[in-house]
Amino acid sequence: MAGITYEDFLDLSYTPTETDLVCQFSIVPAEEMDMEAAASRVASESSNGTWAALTVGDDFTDLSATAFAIDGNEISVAYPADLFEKDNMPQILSCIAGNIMGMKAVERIRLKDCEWPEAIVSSFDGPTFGSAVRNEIFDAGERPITATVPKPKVGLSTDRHVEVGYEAWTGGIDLLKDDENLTDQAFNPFHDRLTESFAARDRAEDETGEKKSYLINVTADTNTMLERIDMVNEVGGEYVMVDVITTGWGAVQPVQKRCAELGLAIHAHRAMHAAFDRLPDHGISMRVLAQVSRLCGVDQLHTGTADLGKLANEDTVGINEWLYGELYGMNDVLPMASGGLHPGLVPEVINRCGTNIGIQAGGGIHGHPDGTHAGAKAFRQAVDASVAGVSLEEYATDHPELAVAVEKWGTE
Ligand code: CAP
Ligand code: MG
Repeated sequence: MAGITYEDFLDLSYTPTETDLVCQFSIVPAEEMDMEAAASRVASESSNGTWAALTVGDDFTDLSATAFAIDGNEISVAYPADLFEKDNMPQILSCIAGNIMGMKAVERIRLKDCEWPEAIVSSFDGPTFGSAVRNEIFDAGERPITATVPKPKVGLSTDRHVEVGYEAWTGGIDLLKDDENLTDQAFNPFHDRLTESFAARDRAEDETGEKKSYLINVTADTNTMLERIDMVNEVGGEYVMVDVITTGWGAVQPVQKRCAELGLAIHAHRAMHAAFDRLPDHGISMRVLAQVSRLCGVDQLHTGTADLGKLANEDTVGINEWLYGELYGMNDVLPMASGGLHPGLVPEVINRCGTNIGIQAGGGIHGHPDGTHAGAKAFRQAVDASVAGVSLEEYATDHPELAVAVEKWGTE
């Protein structure tokens, strides 16, 4: 008869095995609780323990996690791979980021990082394309791909939305993208927007001789998303956009499988991520959300602007490096820099994040004093100048759209 008490979950001499999932947390223990007591409670509640000591017989698989390191307010916990169902992200998160987020033993707890073993990684499909979209879908060579989201976010009629897209595509932008709160509303129905945008996309490709595509937002309940994915495929689309946090991983997984069958790429928007990652000492880090996104198979993911734009960011560069890194042969993910960007910020975004990224601007294109088409040209000019190593000031001398943008928004 083995017993399970909190003390069973702490072993500072334990060395994780190759198949363990290792999670790093920062914790602020509850008052009058020391780190060791808090760490063992975290390992217990996130694996097979509870508040009461248990006595277990032989008919039992021991799936206990082990808190094996404590360093300041950081702890490391190793979970046996058999605790987890294969290819089931909700189940994994119900363990490692579940009840422990609200347990009274900790004042604050943040899941900061995970080391994923091959046994778990290989049970997920991962991205179909990853950063190869830049040259498999587009012909971008060494430059970042570009995207724009029409503004105002919602309220444009279908005709006007399509027109804005056409102006952006022909100005030099690769991807039109829906805003996150545009799906299938009366002012701009999904199916009308889909068919009319792809007709305009074809005209823009003819006019520019460049490949263009559209990130249409399919986010909804799972069945509706699967129907919308089929519609995108029928009109010859290359991508769908999914808001991965609001829709949930249990919906992203079937979306990924359907898209993989059809050869469509997934653009992952991350609205609501800050509910998990904004408070530095609580929740789930964006780094972990990015890891989960890769396992669940998104091809492109918003990871912020390395603090250059309008939104608070967590370690964009480190997250991007993780997304590119080797992961048992799984494809990588293309990071998308977005949020408050304009042409003047492009050189520094590229300086901090490199060229194997997507760069997106809404206000920084449509807010150009001469309108969307000029704004798109200015944005593309900023990308081309940066990749060629030419300063924006110099490039602007014979690129008037860029000159106007730099004059309006500066270069910081
Ligand atoms: C950008 C954006 C995106 C944010 C999301 C917006 O528009 O469309 O939703 O980039 O943030 O509505 O803010 P602007 P993140 O270019 O006009 O700012 O990429 O950090 O997830
Ligand atoms: Mg948006």
